[in-house]
Amino acid sequence: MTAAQQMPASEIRHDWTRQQVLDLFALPFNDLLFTAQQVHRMHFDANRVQVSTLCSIKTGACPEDCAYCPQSARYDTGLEREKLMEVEKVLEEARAAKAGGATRFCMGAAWRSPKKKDMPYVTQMVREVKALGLETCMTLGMLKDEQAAELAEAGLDYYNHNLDTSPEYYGEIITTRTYQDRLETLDRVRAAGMKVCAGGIVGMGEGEKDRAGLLMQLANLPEHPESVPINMLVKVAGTPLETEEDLDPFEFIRCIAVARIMMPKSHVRLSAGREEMSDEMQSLAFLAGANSIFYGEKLLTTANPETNEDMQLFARLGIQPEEYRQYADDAELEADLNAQVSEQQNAPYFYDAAK
Ligand code: SAM
Ligand code: DTB
Ligand code: SF4
Repeated sequence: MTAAQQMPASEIRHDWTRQQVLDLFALPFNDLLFTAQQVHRMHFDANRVQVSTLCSIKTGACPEDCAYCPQSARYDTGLEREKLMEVEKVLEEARAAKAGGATRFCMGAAWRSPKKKDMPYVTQMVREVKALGLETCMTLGMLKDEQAAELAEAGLDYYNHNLDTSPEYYGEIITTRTYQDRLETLDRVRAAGMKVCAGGIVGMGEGEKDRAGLLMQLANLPEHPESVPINMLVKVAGTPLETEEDLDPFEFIRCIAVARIMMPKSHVRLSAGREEMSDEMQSLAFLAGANSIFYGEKLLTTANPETNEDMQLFARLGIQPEEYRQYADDAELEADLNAQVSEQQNAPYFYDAAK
C-alpha cells in the first residue's frame, strides 16, 4: 500500500501550512479522490446530499466592486435593480422551495451591509421561513455585533459570508472591503451563536497556491464553517471577469477533494457554476466529497440546472436528498451521523479501505 492509500487521519485540524495543502493538491488524482472519499465516509452517508434553495431578497445596485458580481452597480450587466422583497413574496418562494424538496432556504441581499431600517424585515423573514419547517440562511454582507445578535435571536440557523479567495489574490478582485473585514464578520456570526457558511470562488484567474490559500484560511478558522460553498465563477457579461479563462475541471474537483479532507465534518457545497458542468463532472464532485447543492432554476441572478435534471441525476447516481432533522444538541447530531455511517458500513457493497 502506498502512503496515499493508507487510511487518512480524521482529526479536525486548524494548523494547516500552505505546503501541506499544496501537497494534497499535488497528489495523483486517483489517490486524492480515494483519500477524500475515505474521509467523507468516516463522517457522512456518502449517498446523501443536502439541498438548499437560494432566493435573492434584494437584487442589484450594490455599491461594492466585487469583480465577479453581476449585482455591482459599477458594471453594466443589464440587471434590473429591485427593492427589498416583501415578506409574503419571500414566503411564497420558501413554500415552493420546500414543496420541491429543499430543506434550507438561503436569502441573499446585494448589500455592503444591512441598514438599521432593514433589520425588522429580514428578522421577520427568518421567523416566518423557519416556521414553515425550513432551515434558514442569510447573506446580507458585513454585520455589526448587534445585527448578528438580532439575526441569531430571530432564529437564523446559518449566515453565509465568503472569503472568496486567498488573502494574497483578494486585492485583484475586491477593493471596497478588506479580507480582515470578512474575517471579523465571520467572528461576529460565531460569537452570536449561528452556524457559519463560508467558502469562495475558483476560476477567477487565481493560481493553485491561491486556491490552497483560501482553503487554508477556512480550515484554520477557530472552528470549521459548518457549510463550505465552493463556487465556480459564473462569467457574467459586463463584469471585469467576463472573459476569464476556464479553469481545468479536474482542478475544480481537486479543490472539492482538498476541502473535504481539510474540513472532514463540514458540508462542502457544489455551488455556483453547475449549469456549465456535465453530469459526469458533478458526479466526480460528489465522489470528491461534495455533499450539498443549490437547487432551483436560479441562483441569485444567474441560471442553475432545471430541478428535474437534478432529480434525474440524483436518481441515476442513487443519491437521496438529506433530510432535515432537528437535534436537541451536538451529541444527538453526532449519534445520528454515527448511526448513518455504521448503517452504510453494514451495506453489502461496503469496502473497508482501512483493512
Ligand atoms: N452582498 C453580500 C456579500 O457579498 O457579502 C451577499 C450576496 S453575494 C452575491 C454572495 C456570494 O455570491 C459572494 O460572496 C460570491 O462568493 C458569490 N458570487 C457572486 N457572484 C458570483 C459569480 N458570478 N460566480 C460565482 N459566485 C458568485
Ligand atoms: C454562495 O457561496 N454562492 C451563492 C450563495 N453563496 C449566496 C451565490 C452564487 C451567486 C452566483 C451569481 C448569481 O446568481 O448572481
Ligand atoms: Fe455586492 Fe455581494 Fe455582489 Fe459584492 S458579491 S457586489 S457585496 S452583492
